[in-house]
Amino acid sequence: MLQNFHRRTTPDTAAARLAALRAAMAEAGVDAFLVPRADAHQGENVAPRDDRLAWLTGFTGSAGFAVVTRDAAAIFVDGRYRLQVRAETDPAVVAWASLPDDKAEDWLVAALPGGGRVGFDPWLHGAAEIETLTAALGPRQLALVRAPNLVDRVWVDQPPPPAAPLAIQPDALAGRSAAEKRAEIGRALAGGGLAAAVLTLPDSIAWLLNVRGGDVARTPAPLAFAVIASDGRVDLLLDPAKVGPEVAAHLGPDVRIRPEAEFGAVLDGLAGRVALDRTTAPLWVSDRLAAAGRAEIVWTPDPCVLPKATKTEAEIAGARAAHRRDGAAMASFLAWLDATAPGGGLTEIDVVRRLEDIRRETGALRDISFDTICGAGPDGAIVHYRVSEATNRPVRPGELLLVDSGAQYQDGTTDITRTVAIGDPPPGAAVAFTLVLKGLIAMSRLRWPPGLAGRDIDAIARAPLWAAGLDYDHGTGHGVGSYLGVHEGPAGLSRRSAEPIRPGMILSIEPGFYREGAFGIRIENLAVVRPPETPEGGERPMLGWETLTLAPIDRRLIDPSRLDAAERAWLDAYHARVASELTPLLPAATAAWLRTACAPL
Ligand SMILES: [Mn+2]
Repeated sequence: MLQNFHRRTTPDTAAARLAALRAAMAEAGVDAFLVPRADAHQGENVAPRDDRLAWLTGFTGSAGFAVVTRDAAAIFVDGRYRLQVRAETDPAVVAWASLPDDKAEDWLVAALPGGGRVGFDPWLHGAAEIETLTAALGPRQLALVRAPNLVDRVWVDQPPPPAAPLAIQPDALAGRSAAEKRAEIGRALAGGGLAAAVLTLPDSIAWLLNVRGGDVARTPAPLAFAVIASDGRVDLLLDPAKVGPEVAAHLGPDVRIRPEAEFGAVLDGLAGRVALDRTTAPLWVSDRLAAAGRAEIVWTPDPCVLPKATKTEAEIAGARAAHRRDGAAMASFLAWLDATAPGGGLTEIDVVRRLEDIRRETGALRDISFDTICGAGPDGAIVHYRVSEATNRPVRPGELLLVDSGAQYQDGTTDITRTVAIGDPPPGAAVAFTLVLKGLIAMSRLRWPPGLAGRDIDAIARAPLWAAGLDYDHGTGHGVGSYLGVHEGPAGLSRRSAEPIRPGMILSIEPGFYREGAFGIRIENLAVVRPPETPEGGERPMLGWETLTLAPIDRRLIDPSRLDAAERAWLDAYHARVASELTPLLPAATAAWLRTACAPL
């Protein structure tokens, strides 16, 4: 089982661990210390060794940070984690603070009214973040000071760094060789007058070199750093034990493998204009470049991020294959759920286990792409709900079940949400579900002029809900990698996303509606942006989506009288496509179930 439901932490260990940290703070001469969830690569998932926030406080969520002084501590989390932080931490030891309303700088000013020294580990914070904090704290006599990681000093049984071997991502799946990509990025750097770029994001390095890794769960990218020069040569900084002979041959002589301990020396050797990403590069890197004094830092986005997001035709073909495989697994899962759940006796954990088993039976599952969100009844209204043994709820007739899940296959990453009725749906659910579906259909059918960003079209998916005085408090969609991160920049579908949406990008379309204490609804498909085409009889080329996700949408939750003819035609055509693409992959009994589930409205 990939997903586990045990509690990894308990709130009662925090007091002793904080006491140990405070002793280390006294020894290091700092009055406060910052403990972020981040590792040096700013990943969504971190290795056990980097899970310092969980070890120290008990909080296991994937975003947040703690601030510790000699006699107080606070943990800052956003709305997604407000309930979880209460369950996992002891407020007598760690005060709860809510982002974005509560600010670390205000808390520090109140905790240290006479001023003091605030220590932080420069590997775990970027230049932008530290500049913002310095500007806020400096006038209050609070100085930010670089320090060794004091949590590591007191964490006696801290796990070792992960050392998973690299694997080759075949050119046939990537659509371009690593040599071509290195040459292209090198040319782009040269064109911008840059001598080199420092890469600190594992998925950028994995994409550039056509390799994958296994150092962190859920995202198959290796923990590594790299420097690419304008001639396309790369210094790859990682534990050389991760690179077997076949991978070394694949990387070739223009990729020099060097132990991470030599990262500083590599940076010291750089001269000229050097590109560094201000939001993601550790401050340690910019400090080192500045100290060596030979390179001029040019703050610029990681040059791999945009080409990685615009998938090749080979990657899009891989995504289609991955989604057919995953769709067949979802059909088997939904058929099993229909046959089993209305009788009662299932729990959320049973459902998560069964879905993972069915995906494993494909024989192609490398990992799940994130821990499955499976919320029955009111749990469905908790947007980032992760079931544990402590919260596990029965799946009861008369309720909705929301299941948001995904898989990592070598040819593609999937992410799908379906909401199903267990028995008769609760009052109001069908109306809300139909409005969410109208939003999904409106976005899926949209044609738009090239150049628009997510913030320009996000409202399309919300308009049917807005008209009814309803909304959802999350973005409409996010980028998805090719056998990489299930959340990938730079583009997204939200009012904050200013990055133009380009052909080849794969994004999720996932409107929802949540009634606290009652039910949650979300319908999520992935879709790839197709090249611009002029619609029949039109004058201007427009972008549009090709839906990748293939799984039935619960017809029992649809009120057909609320759909217009074009919406019904879209849904019937989608279901006809789901049935025709998946039926050949399914056993007869599941195919029969699918035929009913995909019947025209
Ligand atoms: Mn998603």
